[in-house]
Amino acid sequence: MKKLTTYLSNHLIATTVILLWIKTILVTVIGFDFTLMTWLDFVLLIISPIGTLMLFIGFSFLFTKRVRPINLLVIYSLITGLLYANLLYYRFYIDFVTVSVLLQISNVGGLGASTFELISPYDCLIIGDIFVIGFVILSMKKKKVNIHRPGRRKYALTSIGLIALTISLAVFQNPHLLNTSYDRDQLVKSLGIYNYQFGNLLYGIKAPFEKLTSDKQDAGAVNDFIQAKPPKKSDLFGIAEGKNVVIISLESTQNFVINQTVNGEEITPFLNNLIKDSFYFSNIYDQTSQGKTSDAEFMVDTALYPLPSGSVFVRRPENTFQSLPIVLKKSAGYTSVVFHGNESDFWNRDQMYRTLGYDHFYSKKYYNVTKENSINYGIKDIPFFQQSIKQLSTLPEPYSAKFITLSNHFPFLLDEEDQFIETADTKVEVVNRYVTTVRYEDEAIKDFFNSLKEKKMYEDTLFVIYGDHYGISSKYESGVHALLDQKDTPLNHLELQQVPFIIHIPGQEGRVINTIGGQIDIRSTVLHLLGISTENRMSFSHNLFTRTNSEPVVFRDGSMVTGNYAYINNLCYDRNSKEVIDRKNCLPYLESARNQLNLSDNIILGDLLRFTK
Ligand code: GP9
Ligand code: MN
Repeated sequence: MKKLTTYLSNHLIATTVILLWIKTILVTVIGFDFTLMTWLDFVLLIISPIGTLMLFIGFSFLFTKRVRPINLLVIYSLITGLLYANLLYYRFYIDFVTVSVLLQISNVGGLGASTFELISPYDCLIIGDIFVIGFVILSMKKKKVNIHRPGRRKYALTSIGLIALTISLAVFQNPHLLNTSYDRDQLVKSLGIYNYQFGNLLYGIKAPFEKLTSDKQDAGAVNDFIQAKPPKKSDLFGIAEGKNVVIISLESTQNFVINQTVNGEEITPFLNNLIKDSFYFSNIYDQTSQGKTSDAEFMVDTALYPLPSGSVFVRRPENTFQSLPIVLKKSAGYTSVVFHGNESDFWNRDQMYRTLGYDHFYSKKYYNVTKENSINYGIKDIPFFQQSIKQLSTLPEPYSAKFITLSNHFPFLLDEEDQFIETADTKVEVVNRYVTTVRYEDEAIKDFFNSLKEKKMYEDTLFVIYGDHYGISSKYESGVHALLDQKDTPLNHLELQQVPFIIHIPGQEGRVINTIGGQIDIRSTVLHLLGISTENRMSFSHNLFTRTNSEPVVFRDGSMVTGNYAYINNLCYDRNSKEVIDRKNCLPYLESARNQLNLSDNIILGDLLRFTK
């Protein structure tokens, strides 16, 4: 026993580092869904955590002999906590924790109710060793055995050397790595989870200073780049001039539900019918990031990309934006309002809506919300639309009114009386329920349209209906594959990132537009129909009536899709043959993606639109 205690006292620091090292590698390999392709991927997987772990554990050296053991235990537990928090977050979002997410935790929908479901019994293996280490440390303390500390200088130099080696190898492998700080998958894969977290912290500290160091010239440079390709006009320009605009954000609604049946019944009978007399854009991708609904709103309103981490609504509510309500008011005297049955401060909407130029926000307090008429996040969609109509009918025309639905939100709960379709029967309960909540949402829109028709508020309106982001995360996607009778492949996963986008103008003949696009393109398309020029605006939005398939649809992690190619999980695919092909084929599009994302971030973080008033 004495021998063991002496051994541990001499090697406790090394033991803790090695245990954490092994644990981190195992969590990275098993928990995070990385594809390791090259020998350098393997080398980086092995060496990337070690330097930072040594540094973290080394902090215990800064304390006196008496408190060192306890500090070592605290540091050990904190590192394990950080690793585990990332694993849980990853299981749901297939993403890594950022500082901004931690700061807006109360606004992160989805995790709360389901955190329990994300825990696996095997997780004891990740946390259990804390107790073993704790026991060893406490018994050493009792026996007054001191922890042997290695030489500080040598130790610090070794850990810093290993971190430098990791960064150098990672940059050698991917020269754009540090310019694409939004590609968290790649960052964690190359730099390891701890270096990534550290880098993210630095990014968070740096961000507020970008505004101070930006000036008019930066704005000019961005503007020149964007204006290099002037927007094209089509014969549809202005066909809806002067009409009221009703925008409906469909919570968590993916495009696969459109024209899809379950046990012979349509999931969205109303929308399927509406599409026949509408412009239906059948290839539109979700481009949101951690700001979920608010990111989708942000793209529609500003034609800028969301931020790589956190929600712009929370992070930059005091900026200047050339938002849709402001453009509509200036060009055609529109009044703009929002209807949403949740608390007004969720996603910091109350503040951000003022910045975006909305004249009024009808939030939860404007609704009669009871236990019977609400579920999950708040008032159900049917009473939500019904109660909204009164206020809508009092608005001065022309108006633009945005309705944000809520019932079809994870974990997709529904009262029995609201179930209009049988649940699906896949092995994934979340997917089975999803079908029923989407069906309910469809019924709510039908009801809303009927009421508008009755009140003669339908004819003179342009309706914009879009899905805000995915509802079924990768964790539950096998259920969708089963429902659609398709294989789980990266390209099928990509197709599932499509959201519905419908523009309905009463009296207008229906048309399916197969051109690929993203949510960022909604704004230019709508302005085009309203006959409002998008020239001279800092915008990344393309009019979908003139967009081409060779223009990449850019995702917030730097990946992209065009008509022929897709770059996902760091692999370039030929979409026709469905094969992985030479990365070179995707490079020009990736460069465009990188440019657009960096410019958009510069506009937001530098608040550059304040120079263009
Ligand atoms: C909450 C609603 C849902 O108000 O917008 O938020 P989400 O979690 O989808 O971003
Ligand atoms: Mn949402």
